[in-house]
Amino acid sequence: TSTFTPPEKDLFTVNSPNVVYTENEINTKYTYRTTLVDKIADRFEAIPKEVVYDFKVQRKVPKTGMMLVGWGGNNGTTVTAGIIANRRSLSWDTREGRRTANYYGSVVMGSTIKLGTDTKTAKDVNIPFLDILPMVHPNDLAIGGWDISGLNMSAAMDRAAVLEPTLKEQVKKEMAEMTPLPSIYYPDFIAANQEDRADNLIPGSKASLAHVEQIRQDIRDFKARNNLDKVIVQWTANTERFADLLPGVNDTAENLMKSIEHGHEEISPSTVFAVASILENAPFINGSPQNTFVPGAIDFAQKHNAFIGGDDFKSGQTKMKSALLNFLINAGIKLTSIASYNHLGNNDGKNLSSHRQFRSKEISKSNVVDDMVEANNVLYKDGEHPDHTVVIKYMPAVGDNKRALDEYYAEIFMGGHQTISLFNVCEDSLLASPLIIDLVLIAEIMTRIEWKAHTTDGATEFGNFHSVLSILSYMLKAPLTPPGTPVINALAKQRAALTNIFRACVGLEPENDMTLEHKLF
Ligand code: NAI
Ligand code: DG6
Repeated sequence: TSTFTPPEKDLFTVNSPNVVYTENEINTKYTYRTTLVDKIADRFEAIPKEVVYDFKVQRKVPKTGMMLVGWGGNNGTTVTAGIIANRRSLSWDTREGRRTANYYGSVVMGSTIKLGTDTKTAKDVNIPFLDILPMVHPNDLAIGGWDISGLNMSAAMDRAAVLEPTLKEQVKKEMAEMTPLPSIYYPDFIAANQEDRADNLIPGSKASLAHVEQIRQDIRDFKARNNLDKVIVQWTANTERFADLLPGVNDTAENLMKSIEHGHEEISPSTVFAVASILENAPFINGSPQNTFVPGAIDFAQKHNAFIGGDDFKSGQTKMKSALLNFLINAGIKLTSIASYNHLGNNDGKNLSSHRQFRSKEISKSNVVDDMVEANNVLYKDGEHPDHTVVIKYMPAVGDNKRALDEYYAEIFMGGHQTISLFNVCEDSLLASPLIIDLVLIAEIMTRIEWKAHTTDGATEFGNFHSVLSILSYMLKAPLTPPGTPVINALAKQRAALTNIFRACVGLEPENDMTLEHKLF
C-alpha cells in the first residue's frame, strides 16, 4: 500500500483496496471473469473462469511526437492544421456562421465513459474519455513527417482543398514553415498517376538498409529537435498494392531483413517504414489497407517488443457498416446483400482508380462483416454469407467530399424484405483526422501499461501488451490482431474492448448496462 495522495488535478481516483496510487504509477489488482465452454456431444457446458491480473500504468505523461508518412496529403495537412487550430483556440467565419476548433470525431477527445452512479442522485456520472487514464493531449503533440511531394504544408493544405479559406489564412504562416522530409518511393507500389508529385525523394527505388537507416535517423532527429520522450509513426500515405507473400522473402523477421538488404522488389515502402520505426521503438500504425505487416514484419515487431497496429482508417462507410450489421444481425434480421458504391475526387480517389491499389481497398472494405455473420449460426448455416460488393470511382469534381451509397437488403419475418439505403456525404479527411489522433493517443498510453497474471505457481513477471495492438480495432477497417487470435469487426464490441481495458487498468469493472440498481427494489 501507499500513503501517496493523487493530485487534485486528477479528475477522479478509485477508492478501493485493489487500487494503489504512487507518484509514478497506478497499480491495480483486477479480476478478469470469462466463461469457458466444453462441447460434450451436441451440448455445451459453460464454466465460469477467473484470472487475477496486476496492471501498472505509468502516470507521467511523456512529451510525444507524431510523425506521419504522407504528411503532405489530405489527411496529413488536415490533421496538422486541425491541431494547430485547437492549440490556438481559433475560430473562423463560414457561410453558416462562426466555427470554433474542436476534436469532434475523436473517441478520446469527443466521447465519454460512464464512471459510475452518483451516490446522492443515483444518476450516471460520465467523464471525458481522455480522463480515464493519464493520456497525452493532442494539443501537446509535436508533429512532423515525410512525403514524396516537397510542397510546404501550407501549399499542400491548399492542394488538399479540405479546410475553409478563413481557417487556412490563420494557420498559413505556421504551416508554411513546415516541409515534409524526403521519403522513399518505389513506383510499382502506388498508382502510376502519382508520379508527377514525387519530387522529394531519398535516392533509390527499391528497399535497402540505407533507407531503413535514413528513416531511423529522421525519427531520432525529430525526437532530439523537439526534446521528445516518445514518437509514434503513422502511415497515411497512398494506398499501396499488396506485396506478394513469398517464402524466404517476407515470411520471417530474418528473411525480411535479408530481403531489405538485397533490395527485393516485393518489399514495400510501408514495410520499410515499419521496420525502421520498430528499430527506433516507435509504435507504427498503418492507416491504409495494404499488407504492410507481412508475416516477417509482425515477427520482427514481436522480436523487438515493439508496437504495431493497422490496417486502414475506418472513417465513414465502413464504420456505418460495422455498426449497422451489429444491429441487424443481433436483431435476428437476415442480411442477404450489401452493395457499397463510392465516388470521390481527391488524390486518394485518383490513386485508387488504379486496379491494384483499388484491390487493396476492396479487400479491407469487404472483410468487415465476417465475424458478425459467423457468430450467428441461427441465421447463417454452413458457410452461408451475405453477397457483398464494393465499388470505388474517381470523380474529380467532388474533391474530398466523398459520396458513399449503400444498399442493405435483408430477409425479415415470413419471407418479407427490408431494404435500407444510406447516402453518406462528407469530407473524408475531416473524418479521418480525428482517427489519426485517437490512434496516436491510444498507442502511446499502451506503451505505458504493464500487466502480469497471477498463476497457481505465483505471479509471473510484468510485461507489455502484445506487439500487435488489436485494441486499436475501433479505428481500423481491417484490424490486425496477434497471430492466431480472432478479428472483431462489430463496432460495439470494439468500443467495449477499448473502454473496458482502460477501466480494468484503474480497477473498475467492465461497463455493463444491467442497471440492476434501478430494477431490483
Ligand atoms: P492523399 O493522396 O491526399 O495523401 C497521401 C500522401 O502520401 C500524398 O501526399 C503522397 O504524396 C504521399 N506519399 C505517397 N507515397 C509516399 C511514400 N512512400 N512516402 C511518403 N509519402 C508518400 O491521401 P489521403 O486522403 O490523405 O489518404 C491517405 C491514406 O489514408 C490513403 O491510403 C487512404 O486510402 C487512407 N485512408 C483515408 C481515409 C480518409 O477518410 N481520408 C480513410 C481510410 C483510409
Ligand atoms: C473510397 O472508398 C476511398 C477510401 O479511401 C475511403 O474513403 C476510405 O477508406 C474511408 O472508407 P470508409 O469505408 O471508412 O468510409
